[in-house]
Amino acid sequence: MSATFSLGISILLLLVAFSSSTSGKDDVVDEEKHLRFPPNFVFGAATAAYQIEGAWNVSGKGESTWDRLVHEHPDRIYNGDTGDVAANSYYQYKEDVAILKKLGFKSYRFSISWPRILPTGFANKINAEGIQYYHNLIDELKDNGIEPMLTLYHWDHPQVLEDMGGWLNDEMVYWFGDYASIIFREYGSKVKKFVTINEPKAICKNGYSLGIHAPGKRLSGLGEYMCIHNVLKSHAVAYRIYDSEFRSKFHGEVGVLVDVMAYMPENFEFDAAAETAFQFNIGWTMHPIFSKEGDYPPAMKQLVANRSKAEGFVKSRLPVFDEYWVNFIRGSADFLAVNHYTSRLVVSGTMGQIPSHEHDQGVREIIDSFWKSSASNWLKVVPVGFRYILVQLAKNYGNPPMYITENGVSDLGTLNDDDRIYYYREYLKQMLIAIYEDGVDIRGYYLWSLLDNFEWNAGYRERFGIVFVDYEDPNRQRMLKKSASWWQQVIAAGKIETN
Ligand code: GBH
Repeated sequence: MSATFSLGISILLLLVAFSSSTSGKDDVVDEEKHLRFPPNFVFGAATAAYQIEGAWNVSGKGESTWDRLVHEHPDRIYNGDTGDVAANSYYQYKEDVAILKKLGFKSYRFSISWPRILPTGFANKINAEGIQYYHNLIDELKDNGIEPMLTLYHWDHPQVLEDMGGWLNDEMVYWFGDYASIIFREYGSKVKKFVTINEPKAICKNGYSLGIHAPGKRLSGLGEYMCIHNVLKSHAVAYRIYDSEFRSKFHGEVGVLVDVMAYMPENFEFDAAAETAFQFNIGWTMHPIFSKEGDYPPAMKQLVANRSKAEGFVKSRLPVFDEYWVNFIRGSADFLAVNHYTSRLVVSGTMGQIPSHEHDQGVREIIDSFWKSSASNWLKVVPVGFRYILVQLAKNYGNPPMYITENGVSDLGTLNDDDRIYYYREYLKQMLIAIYEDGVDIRGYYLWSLLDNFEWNAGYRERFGIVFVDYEDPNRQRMLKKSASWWQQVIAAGKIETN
């Protein structure tokens, strides 16, 4: 690693240590050279199939786990909202692309609805209309000079696969592999960047431990670990399929995605606790892929084993990879895709139910009461955490090529979204410092989100779009927010406008 890189880290540590609750400007931040984006930096916007498409039961699409959850448990979703129509992008995608083009975005990250491609869940029946829809979208993007980044799976798997256990069944690894082959074969000539699975940790904790997201299973302490185990294998199977069957023909890349908060020690006393939080939450899926030795982080294996034993389990609740899988998963990424929104301060202690991944860590996460709020109670505005976590990722995992694949903030819906502009401006500044001062290899940035969309359990209440969508209007009219115009300027100028 370069000298600038480690120097950057020491500066950062100082900076973080002395700024835990201030929002004052550092000199470093507003220097002209730190406001300009590197040449060829990719500006993009992101969405996900279930959150925008609608058309949930037409054109041959099968039922997804999210269709099932919102229809059977309206009580679990704000206002009983559903993604049945969402932003109607299945029909209005050309408008979405026109907006991207107008604003100057060079790339669009979208996801594919697995049951739209495979309505039975299996590769025995490929839905031609589903295949065609994504060709149309991709062609429309490319005709407008916008590069697609394709996420294979953003939380909506075929319900029929869930009926057979979903991410808890290790056959899912091969079902996902079959699906991935179809996607690569079909779109590989047009799409050069693939992300396999959006936010493994969120899927497994919310879907299989806390049960607040589809499929709504409450299997805390075991479910989330079994789920991640199969998600990691599935990711690697997809990666290896691309590598062996498609790479030489299509010359694209397949990345792995991680959702990260920054876990900053509340003070120096808690450095070890913050390191544990990093290993548990981020190392959990990153160490198996990017470390030299592969597998789960040693500290994590030990802690979960100890707790399991103390709780009377016969063996660790953390499943074990054999040598074959350790080697198979290790190295399975051409780039690192990072979703980042917010931070936590870490102290020692415990939290979460027993048993759970949360509790196993033996740390406590706190929210600094000085941090600015958003419309989502989990999301506080902590720009300095962005630099902190980017440096930590680079340092721990050999500074891989990175794309920020989500970053953004919610409000309750306004066209005059000055708070969103503030968020983007301050987070982007921290990202540029990570690039220039710390040498973190960041190639592009996708904001979340292009459109106000179905925000999972929060329904349509919490809005993340730079484009307002009128959910009262059957035509789902789109209106540019002030932040959209701000982005248009930033992209055109290639630099952050500070006022
Ligand atoms: C991303 O998740 C998703 O990829 C995207 O689809 C979503 O729209 C976007 O962020 C905004 O939320 O309520 O305390 O239990 C971000 C990571 C993981 C953050 C689950 C919220 C629930 C926290 N999310 N988490 S809590």
